Amino acid sequence: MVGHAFMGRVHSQAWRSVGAFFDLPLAPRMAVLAGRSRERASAAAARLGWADVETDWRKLVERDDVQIVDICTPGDSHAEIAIAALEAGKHVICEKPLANTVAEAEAMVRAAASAPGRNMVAFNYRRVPAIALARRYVEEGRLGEIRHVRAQYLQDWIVDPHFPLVWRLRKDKAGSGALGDIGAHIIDTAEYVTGQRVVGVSALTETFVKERPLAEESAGLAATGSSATGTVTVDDAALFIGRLSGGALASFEATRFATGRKNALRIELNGSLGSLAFDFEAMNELWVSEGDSGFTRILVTEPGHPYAGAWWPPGHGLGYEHTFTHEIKDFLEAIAEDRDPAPSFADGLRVQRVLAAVERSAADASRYTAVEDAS
Ligand code: SOE
Repeated sequence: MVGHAFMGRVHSQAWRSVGAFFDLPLAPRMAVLAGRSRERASAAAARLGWADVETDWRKLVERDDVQIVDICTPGDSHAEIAIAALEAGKHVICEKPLANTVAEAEAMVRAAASAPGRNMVAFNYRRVPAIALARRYVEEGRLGEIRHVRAQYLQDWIVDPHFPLVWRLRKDKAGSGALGDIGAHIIDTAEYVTGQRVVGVSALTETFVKERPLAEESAGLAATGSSATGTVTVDDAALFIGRLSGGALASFEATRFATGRKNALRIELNGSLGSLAFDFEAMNELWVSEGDSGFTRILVTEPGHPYAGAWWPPGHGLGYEHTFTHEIKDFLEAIAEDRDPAPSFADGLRVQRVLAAVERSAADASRYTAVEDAS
């Protein structure tokens, strides 16, 4: 694994626990963790369960005792690490968004096409049991023809203007702001649940707080800043509407300024026969409306529900971390069966193209129609 901050910790937890809950075709061994500071990486490795440490990811990628590389770094290093790992014959799982630009994502897909290893992009919310169940409903035709998709990802961790300029607020590190960090998740979730693709968008983005206190380079979501300030170079919020390939109209909202919303990834679908609704802040529930009864709650903890049977008795819900455990299980199964897992780098590239289209649309003032006499 490369990186040991928030994503490194949650992926480590998945690698550590997956074999205890699922019958796996391959038994993972947590061989080596790479981080720039030996002291910090060693402390993280000891805590998270990695046997060894490297301070240069290139050394990790060259090691014979490594067959899988898990990339948990900011977006600016995804392409370089993933391509080197694929060229070294490794299987690669990479955090989202796949890259910072479409060109980087294309290069990753090209490298994957000529490499023996398998590739996956870590859109973990596909592995929420309720989201996987929602897809099952759509696939079984229980909602009929999908007309509307309403997707939101709402967080509030940078509402405070004194919250520092962490890497997620810098275009050079993260590629974009709320758009790529959390908007990418709802694009993938909408495509996954509906089985349709986003084919066109019209967008607005905004950066509400333009200057923030500078932070240490490695600062994460709970950072403190200094008295010097720097410019925020990404969006704080992105709103866009779009058409899906099967004819549905979709709206998307990704923001880190939804005061009071902590991790509200929500999706609602309206079809000709029924609807469904999900909110990650109540992640064990799926709300379904079939016929004209209005919405009823399904508690997605039954043994027949996706992934749920491997865990606890009905009603004993799952959490954020389980979605990563499910992702690693699915990845290992795909490797063992010699097929590409979903979502693959190609799926990550498709999302990257939607992100780029949103940015192009938002930057194009001619697509915004001002209201006459409104100032
Ligand atoms: C921060 O917005 C973040 O950690 C994202 O980077 C993750 O992808 C999301 O799962 C939770 O929020």
